[in-house]
Amino acid sequence: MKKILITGGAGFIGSHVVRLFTTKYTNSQIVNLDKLTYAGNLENLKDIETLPNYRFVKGDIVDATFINDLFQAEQFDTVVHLAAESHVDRSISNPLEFVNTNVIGTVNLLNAAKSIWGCSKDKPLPTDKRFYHVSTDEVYGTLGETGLFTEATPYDPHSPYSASKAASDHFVRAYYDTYNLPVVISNCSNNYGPNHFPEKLIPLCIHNIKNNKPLPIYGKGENVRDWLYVVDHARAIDVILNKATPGSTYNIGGHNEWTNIDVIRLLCRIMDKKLNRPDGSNEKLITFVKDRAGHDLRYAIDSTKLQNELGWKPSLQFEEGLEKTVDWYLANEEWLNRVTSGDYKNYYEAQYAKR
Ligand code: NAD
Ligand code: TDX
Repeated sequence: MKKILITGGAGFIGSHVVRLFTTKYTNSQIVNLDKLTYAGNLENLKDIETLPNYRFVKGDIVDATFINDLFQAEQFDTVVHLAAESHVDRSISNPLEFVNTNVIGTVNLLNAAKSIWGCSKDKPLPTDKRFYHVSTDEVYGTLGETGLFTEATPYDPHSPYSASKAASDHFVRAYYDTYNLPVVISNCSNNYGPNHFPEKLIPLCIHNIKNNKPLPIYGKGENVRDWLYVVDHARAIDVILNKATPGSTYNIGGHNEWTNIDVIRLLCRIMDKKLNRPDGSNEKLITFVKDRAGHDLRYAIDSTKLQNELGWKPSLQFEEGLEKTVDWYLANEEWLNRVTSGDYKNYYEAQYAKR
């Protein structure tokens, strides 16, 4: 019986991790801690919210007193930390929010875990505890036309978002070195799939195609991202949590590089068919707009270490995953409407606050 804290479980990736863990680890208790920022949506977890091993706690990781009290009361033995500000464009307009949540919030969690687990360099590292920090490939900076990010690639973040994630990764490693905190880190490439907030490229364009609105492509659309289906990321987190040695890092990615313009062209073709529109009609919505400041040219992950050492591999090809994603958004029109109208914000009060 484990007591697992998942932070940021109402967000995009976190909700898939919560679903996987609550349905797989039926003898464990899973607590989902989330502040419910604009990105947190408890409707993502409607299907599992009444499971007996699941509980939601609304709270802010930046509030150290609240976090310490929660850890003292709950005595978690496992932390899977996903809560973060995650959108690069928002980090450009409001960097401090990213420092607060991504850096200070992470350090608060590290301090609380260190305290309840009694970690120190003078004591053996506790083997039955784990602090799993979920990070991004963006900490490595940008690649030229060739090469891949490995776990040994030096950090070189360019956006306030990636700088804040890099800082948090450094703190996590420092707590392993200084206090024997049993940490694990993974750095994953771009995720896509159901429940992705429609400010990010793929869900934004699905929404806009549906509504015949322009598809904003930054610069010339030549930037390359390495896309992974979100459920495969959740599966990787599960494997790494259970098998990785404390202090280790794993890159997660699907060897699946696409330029932005090619992703959107593929999406347009898939949605021409799904929406019974003439071939080529959705592509006419593509609109090139001003580039993102400091826009990284190319991300590409080498996940050989994870595949060889721990036996994980992605389960879906991109075309298949993208079609599945489009199908989900078309079948869950209500989810998207409630997000775009802001109604999803009322779900907590309606369903949880009275419990
Ligand atoms: P998201 O923005 O969809 O979700 C973040 C969640 O964290 C939300 O539910 C939000 O309410 C919660 N949160 C934010 N601030 C909080 C705070 N102060 N206290 C408690 N909860 C708070 O993000 P995501 O895309 O699901 O990403 C999850 C994690 O995975 C992040 O750490 C991100 O850096 C990392 N990551 C994301 C991707 C990607 O492609 N989306 C890729 C690699 C790594
Ligand atoms: O409207 C847009 N037009 C556009 O051309 C948006 C929102 C994005 N883009 C471009 C920028 C990127 O090159 O598309 C690419 C993908 O953009 P995002 O969806 O914003 O993702 P990205 O900036 O690559 O970061 C994502 O992957 C790594 C997540 O948001 C991060 O949280 C994660 O760490």
